[in-house]
Amino acid sequence: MSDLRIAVLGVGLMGADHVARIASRISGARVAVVNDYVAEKAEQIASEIEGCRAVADPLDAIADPDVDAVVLATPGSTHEKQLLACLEHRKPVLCEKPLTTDVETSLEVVRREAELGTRLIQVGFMRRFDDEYMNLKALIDGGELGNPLVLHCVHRNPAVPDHFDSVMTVRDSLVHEVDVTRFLFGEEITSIQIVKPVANSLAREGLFDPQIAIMKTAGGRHVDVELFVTTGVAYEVRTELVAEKGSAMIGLDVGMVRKSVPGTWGGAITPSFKERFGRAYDTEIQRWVDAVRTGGTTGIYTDGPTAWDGYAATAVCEAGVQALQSGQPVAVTMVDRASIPGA
Ligand code: ISE
Repeated sequence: MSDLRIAVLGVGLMGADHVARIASRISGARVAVVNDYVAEKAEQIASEIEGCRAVADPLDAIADPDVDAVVLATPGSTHEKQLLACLEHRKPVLCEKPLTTDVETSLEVVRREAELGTRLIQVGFMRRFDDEYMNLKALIDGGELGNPLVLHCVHRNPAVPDHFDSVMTVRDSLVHEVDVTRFLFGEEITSIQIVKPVANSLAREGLFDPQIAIMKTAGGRHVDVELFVTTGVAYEVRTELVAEKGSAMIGLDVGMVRKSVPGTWGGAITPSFKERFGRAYDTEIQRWVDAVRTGGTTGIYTDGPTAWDGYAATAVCEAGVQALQSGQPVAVTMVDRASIPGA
């Protein structure tokens, strides 16, 4: 079977990272086309990869006959149009979050894919491919700890860019715990509240940081998340599950613990999500490539979070943004999945 020819749209931080991974660590695939709204950036990257071209228009890149599948790492506001183009051309696509930026368009994408009777869209929630999250999921599903009751989560970034505002804490950061909750508990989130403690005086004026999100699931389970994006320390993502017969915690950053002069001990913490979830991204992309290459026989070109998962995350985050403004718990509004056959 020949290598899958991938178009990577958007070669900013995430897209460029995916280009590098496909070019060096992923088997059965190569980067055939790159695109970015900064044309020179795409041209530069294309010139460094054998057999790769820069294509100026993202929709032309999707339609290109020499492209078998697409990785979308473009700004969220462009996803709807690009996803619909992928569906129109029947091109499998791995879409970095968000699926789209609002609930209506996310739902429309879910509907359009379902009408085709095939799965072409995978959403890039990479934590589902992280060894620690996979082990925690297996522990829950194995039933050893009994009924899961509570998740306590910590999500800290050392710093964020100047344009990062309080709403982005919900849509860009919390969205991962939204997906983790749905993945681990296997049920929808029904309400969300955001508490705003006194703000970090070192954070930019007007940024509510930290924020504490409190979510409730359809089965009545409780999830709390400390989101703190200006710690100045490192990238920390911890999740503790409390269940009827015990608890389990992941993300303790205990790789090597070193003892040295002058009598200190400790280890290193990853500086950003690129390092913390580097292996998870590799696994995610390799499994996606494998699924796309065998999709012709199964009709399923994904191996991971679906368009529905993207829609559900958008719906929770939309309620989260309202909760950020009101300070009150907000109910999450979603359509019944059964009303969309094939979703
Ligand atoms: C960023 O956009 C990501 O997706 C990271 O995974 C997350 O940890 C970070 O907080 C976001 O800003």
